[in-house]
Amino acid sequence: TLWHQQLLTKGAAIFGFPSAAQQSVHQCQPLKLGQQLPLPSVSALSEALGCYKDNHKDRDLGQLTSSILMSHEKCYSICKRLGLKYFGVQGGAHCWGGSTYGKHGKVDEKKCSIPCEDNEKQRCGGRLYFGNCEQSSGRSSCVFAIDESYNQEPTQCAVTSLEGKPWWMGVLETPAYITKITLLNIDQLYRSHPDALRAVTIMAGDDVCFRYESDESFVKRSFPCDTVADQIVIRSRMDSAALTLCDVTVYGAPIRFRGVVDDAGPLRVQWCQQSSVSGNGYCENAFDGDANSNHNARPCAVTIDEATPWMSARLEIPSLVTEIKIFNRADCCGDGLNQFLLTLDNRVCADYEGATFESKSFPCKFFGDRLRIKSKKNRAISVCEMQVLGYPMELPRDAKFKALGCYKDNHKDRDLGQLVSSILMSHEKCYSICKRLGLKYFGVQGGAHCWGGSTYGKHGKVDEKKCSIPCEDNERQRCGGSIFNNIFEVL
Ligand SMILES: [Ca+2]
Ligand SMILES: [Ca+2]
Repeated sequence: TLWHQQLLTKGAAIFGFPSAAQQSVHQCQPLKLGQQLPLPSVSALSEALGCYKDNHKDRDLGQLTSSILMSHEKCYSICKRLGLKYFGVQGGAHCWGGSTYGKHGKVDEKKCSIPCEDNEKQRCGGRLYFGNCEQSSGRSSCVFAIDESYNQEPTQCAVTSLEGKPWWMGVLETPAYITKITLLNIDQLYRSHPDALRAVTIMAGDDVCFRYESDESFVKRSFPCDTVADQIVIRSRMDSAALTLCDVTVYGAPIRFRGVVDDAGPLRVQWCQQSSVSGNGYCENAFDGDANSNHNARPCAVTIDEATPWMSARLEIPSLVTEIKIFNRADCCGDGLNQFLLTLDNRVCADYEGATFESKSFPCKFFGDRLRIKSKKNRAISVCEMQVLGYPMELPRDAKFKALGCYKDNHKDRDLGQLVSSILMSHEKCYSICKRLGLKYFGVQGGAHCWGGSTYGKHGKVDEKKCSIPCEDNERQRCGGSIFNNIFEVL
């Protein structure tokens, strides 16, 4: 259930291998996949055929050959090796191959461009798409919430059994910066069970976007969010209820990764924790770049003997992880670490029960930043080094913005069109959100709110004193007034 493995209907850019008769260099309009790349080899070796519709129930190109951050060259060489005549890249990550193409028709080239990738003026913060889903019961029906149909009859919606704390989970096609999640319930006429949406937690990855609680349910409602993730979880807190979701629509912008055409590089860890420390076996020793497996020569991370000891670490930058390599202790006690669960955020990379190893690589193809190893045994564990490989997401560079002054706003006609966040605001935070969303101007208001837009000033400039509420996340900064924005320009 990875976004790497499946995806919904989206356009695919398709290329063909030219026959021997076609010797000329062919024009190719490469899809940009996180980086602007010259792709001479592919354009020389293949011919771009255009952008074609795909269908997740009836694939245009029959074979999914790879799903790890794709480049045209990579997809070309995989399909060439497999003897597939046509290849298509999709969703920034997937490579499909086949011997025929085009059964669902050709579409406008624009459908084959990842939003916000190559044109800053393009409207960003668009709709994001799910690749697959799961739910607590009635599993097959979860797809009705991601089928892009807004029919509100129960048979056309994702519906769980009447049960305790039902949940629904969808994995996005690609990790994204998520700003808004809209839920569409079944029509009130059909509600016979207690409605699980009356008390529901909306999560993106491991972060809570919103906790909704009300005696009344809703037909349709949007919830703000401000996090990077590749999965959405809708979890009811009710003890006996049926969860009914006719549509889950997510808005935001796909995130970019650094170095996706190179081999995955080592990822830096920001901090770590462990269930207990034995001697000087601090968890930092597992991330010091030294894989020495003799704890006496070079300290490892070591816990005491206890029930199911664990170590966890947070990556400096949320990343698309590809692999985790664990170096065990070799001078003694290595068999403490041969039954464990290795997770990234809340997903299992490895459920290991096997031989004691000195070092071992575990593939872990998830997006996230919280890494955890938890023993299933009741003995001390030692980790001498843990190497995490992958692609860090691209963060905005140093904050570059210019203050434009204090401007009046109006509840009924907002100066800046889009409320992007309302949680613990600072100038830098509002800047980075709006920068990621491609919004040219941003304004902070009421100490907590961040607005973004492409124009500003329609209700006029006012005295700076009207914008004197301290920012919730930085008391030294001013974050507007009750209905006034401190407005800035993204440079
Ligand atoms: Ca639907
Ligand atoms: Ca070490």
